[in-house]
Amino acid sequence: SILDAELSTGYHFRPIKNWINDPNAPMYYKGWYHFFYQYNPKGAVWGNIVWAHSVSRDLINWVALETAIQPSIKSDKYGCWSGSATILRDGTPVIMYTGIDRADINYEVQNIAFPKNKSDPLLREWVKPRSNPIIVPEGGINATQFRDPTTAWYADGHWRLLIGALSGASRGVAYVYRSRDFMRWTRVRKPLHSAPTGMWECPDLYPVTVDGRQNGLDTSVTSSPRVKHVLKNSLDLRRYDYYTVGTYNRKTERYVPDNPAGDEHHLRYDYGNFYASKTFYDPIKRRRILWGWANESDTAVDDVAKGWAGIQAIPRKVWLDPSGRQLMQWPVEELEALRAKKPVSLKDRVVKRGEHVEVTGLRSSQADVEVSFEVPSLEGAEALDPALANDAQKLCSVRGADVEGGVGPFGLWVLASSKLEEKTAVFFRVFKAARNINSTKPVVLMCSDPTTSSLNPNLYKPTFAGFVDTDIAKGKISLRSLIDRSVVESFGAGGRTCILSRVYPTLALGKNAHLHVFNNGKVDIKVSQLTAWEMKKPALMNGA
Ligand code: DQQ
Repeated sequence: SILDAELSTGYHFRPIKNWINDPNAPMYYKGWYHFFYQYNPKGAVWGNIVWAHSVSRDLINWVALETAIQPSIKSDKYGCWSGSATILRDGTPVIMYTGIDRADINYEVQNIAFPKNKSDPLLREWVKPRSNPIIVPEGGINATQFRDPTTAWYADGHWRLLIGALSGASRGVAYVYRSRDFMRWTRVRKPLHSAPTGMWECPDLYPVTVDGRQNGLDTSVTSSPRVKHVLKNSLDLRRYDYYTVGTYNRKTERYVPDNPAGDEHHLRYDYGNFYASKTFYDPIKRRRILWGWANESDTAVDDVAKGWAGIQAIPRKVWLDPSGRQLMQWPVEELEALRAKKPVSLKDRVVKRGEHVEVTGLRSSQADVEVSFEVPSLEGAEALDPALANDAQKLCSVRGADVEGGVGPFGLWVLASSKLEEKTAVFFRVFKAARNINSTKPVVLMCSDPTTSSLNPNLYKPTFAGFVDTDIAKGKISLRSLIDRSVVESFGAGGRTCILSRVYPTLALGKNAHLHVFNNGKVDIKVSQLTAWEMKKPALMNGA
């Protein structure tokens, strides 16, 4: 229907039809970015999983190729689940993925595949050696919770990789496997790391530089003192991607998070709809790039009716914040090529208590908006309820976009209908330092509130929120929102806190979608600069 067409994302990666989920084996090879993903060739719900394959020169325009990996051997007969690519030392890419080899239960083994023709930069055909499966669950491993091999790293004559697992009823585990030849693998007895969080899906371990520069590192860089590691796990029970920053010791094959409380999982890549993510190193631009899947939040019935489900977040460059405490994320610079030539802008515009200012002159249903806010004084900031001081999501659900505060809520209303019956609010709210937090810094909350995003009653509309580790005492904070019909992907304070929401307006579609700056705080704020670009569609998106 027309409505469905208006909700199909314009510049976010999506299938033309059918279901997609996890990003798999992203890599750069001979001039092309390769992207594989979990795909159901038969419908818009999860099932019949194969690896679809698209290629790109710029991470924005995508050409769909034939299915790369599909059930064809005993050890992947019932599904080709997630996995990763590694570039071997002679330049050959290899994929390792999880195969399901029983019909009755999800019995999980690991398989590998090589390109049939290494000189084909498109890597169209993949062959599975007869020795598959090459890793099987042994030694008491729970065979139904043993999957998603990572990219491998190489040092001292050995390759190592991680496999996500569940130990006992509730311990999430990342096992280390080692190999000299990539074919025969042995498990290191003690896992790299574990925590009482439930199953760890799609683990990822990679080095980051501690010098504050934004460059990425090849996964095999492990030994410099100027290197820290990031360990990320997708928590099956919570459906969020959590990470810690810490130290990887190649001799003991263990990982220790810097902040032991890190395992309580305070840090997320994204506080919204973003799961099963995976990074890769781009040797051309020397950066590390993060891909993550954003599921639909309408009903499965709606997905079947519209014929497709699932998108990928815009690929993000990731690097370690100079503080060393957390990562920074920013949409890859290539995205900016889609910005229309003439942006709309606001400069030094004060937004008073209870006021909202419409930004006109662009079709904002598909846009890229960057705003810098100035907060003149923090005097009037609300006190933080100590009971909620550690629960951003709860805090945002009780103090939503329409609940007047002191400093904030202020931010953007995006995908707003003309009479504001529909709007998604992306905003900040500042609190005085809480007594039970060991700091005198004001607390900044970032929220994405979709409660009034749609008149359609059959939607899952969770409020998403995270704290922002920034010094608002300096009086400045920025926000960037990538608006794309049914997705709002936002980056707070230069990429310190990110939130992706899926929303399904019924009125705020196409040219009927409006954009406003709002301030529901008692204190006036100033938009020192707002720039909004309408976004073009990439010329190529998988054939649409
Ligand atoms: N999706 C895959 C699994 C993975 C899960 C199956 C995460 O390999 O653990 O489609 O979304």
